[in-house]
Amino acid sequence: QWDPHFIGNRQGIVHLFEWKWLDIADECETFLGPNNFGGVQTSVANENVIISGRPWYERYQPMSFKLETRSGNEKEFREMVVRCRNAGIRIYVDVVVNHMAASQPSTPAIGTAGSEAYPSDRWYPAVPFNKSDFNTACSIENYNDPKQVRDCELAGLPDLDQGRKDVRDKIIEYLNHLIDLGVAGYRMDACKHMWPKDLRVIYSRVKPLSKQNGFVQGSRPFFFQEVIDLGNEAVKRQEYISLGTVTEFTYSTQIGMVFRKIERDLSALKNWGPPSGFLPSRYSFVFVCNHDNQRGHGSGGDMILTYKDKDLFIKASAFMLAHPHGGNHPRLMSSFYFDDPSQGPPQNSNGDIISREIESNGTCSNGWVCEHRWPEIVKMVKFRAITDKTVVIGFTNIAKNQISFCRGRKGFVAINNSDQPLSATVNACLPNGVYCDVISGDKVDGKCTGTSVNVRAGKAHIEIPSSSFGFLAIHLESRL
Ligand code: LM2
Ligand code: CA
Repeated sequence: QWDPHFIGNRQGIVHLFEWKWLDIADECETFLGPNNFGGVQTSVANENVIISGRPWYERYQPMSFKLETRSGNEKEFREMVVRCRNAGIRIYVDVVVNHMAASQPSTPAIGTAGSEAYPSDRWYPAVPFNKSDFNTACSIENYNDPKQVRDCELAGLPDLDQGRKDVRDKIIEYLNHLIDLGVAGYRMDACKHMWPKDLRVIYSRVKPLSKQNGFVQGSRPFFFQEVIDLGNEAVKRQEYISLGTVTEFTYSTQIGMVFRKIERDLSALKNWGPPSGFLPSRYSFVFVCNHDNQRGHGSGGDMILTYKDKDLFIKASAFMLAHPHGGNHPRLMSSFYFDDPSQGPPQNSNGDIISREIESNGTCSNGWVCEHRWPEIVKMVKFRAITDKTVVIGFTNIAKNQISFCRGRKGFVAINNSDQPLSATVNACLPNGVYCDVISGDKVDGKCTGTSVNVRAGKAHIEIPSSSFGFLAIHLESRL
């Protein structure tokens, strides 16, 4: 439940937020597979309520467990899983089982598969769930009261009682259906609002993965559980680590503070990991931003770095990928452009999602950002694979907001986040040789199109002008 089951030495899970299933399949084949990514987090796959204006968050209001949404139907879902697997990429589904759809301006509420529901009567015939399946309505007002957090309503969403057998059975049936379709695991939404003891029962009844679907027979699906815990509430993320990995929201806020230089500077990256308050790496599900906090939902506020802060976001993501904390499953957000935080994905006047298109330079268009295609991020996914299973050594605090460190004897990075040029001789740990910085350029036909770094006796002289991007990375495969 802690292993993402990547195929080979792959790295990272890309959240292809609001993508259509067949676009994901295409992305697996043409980009994610060839570039050594590990997996994709999909949007919520089961039927959701239709909300006028089609905001992205309608997908967090389930109507039934039918696999029919704006991303596609069950047939397309299955095709995506198979094509991605053949391209070396695993699929993880966003699963919302804390609650069902809220009342809409008109009754009945209508879902993306055409189902009807009567939320104020707690009647969802397409499952079916009825009144007895829900907790008594109350609103969460006190986050220091775990019972309220678990048994009252999050944002007015009818709260399912996962302690009930028939509720569990429906959830388990859905999760097992996804296993049959070949998924490798789940992003479990709103776990803070469900009792760990109920989740334990549910997870324990989820089928193991099968050889037939390309896994080690009998292995457990991967769980990454969303628990927003910034340290100031009753529910702690530690309550969930025996069940699977847990989202590390303090990673997202702290990395934002470090790179924005708010009450922190790069020297904070020296003891990055449990000493900074993170869970042990094995349980820690890390990310720079997610679909909520990139638009001011959830937690984190102004600290969060998103695609809108392009250079700082890339630098922070490059650092996340360079640093071993979070194992092989750091998550990368892949967004659509938005101004209004409610705004849904690129869509036509019928509300159908418009596919991303790829420009000749490899970037996305039609309103899709595709951060996962930004070259520095792609290069650092490779860096992470090459330096897999090595630790940080030779960390050097060069000057304020200027650092460097090695990943074993396989990789080296230096970061300049100050207004001053960086010029220093530092520990570089790699075997003697001349290496090509993969951020400023690339090794092409044995020559470096960017900055070269000469490593002698474990030391290198490096220069990062203040005018440059401020991140340098070399590794064994960038040796000239
Ligand atoms: C999550 N994690 O625990 C998701 O990551 C987050 O995106 C979900 O909220 C939330 N839990 C529930 O699954 C989003 C969004 C909310 C939105 C809900 C439901 O952040 O703003 O709530 O989805 O669609 C919306 C309205 C809210 C209203 C509610 C019910 O924004 O004002 O509350 O619907 O009608 C009265
Ligand atoms: Ca609940």
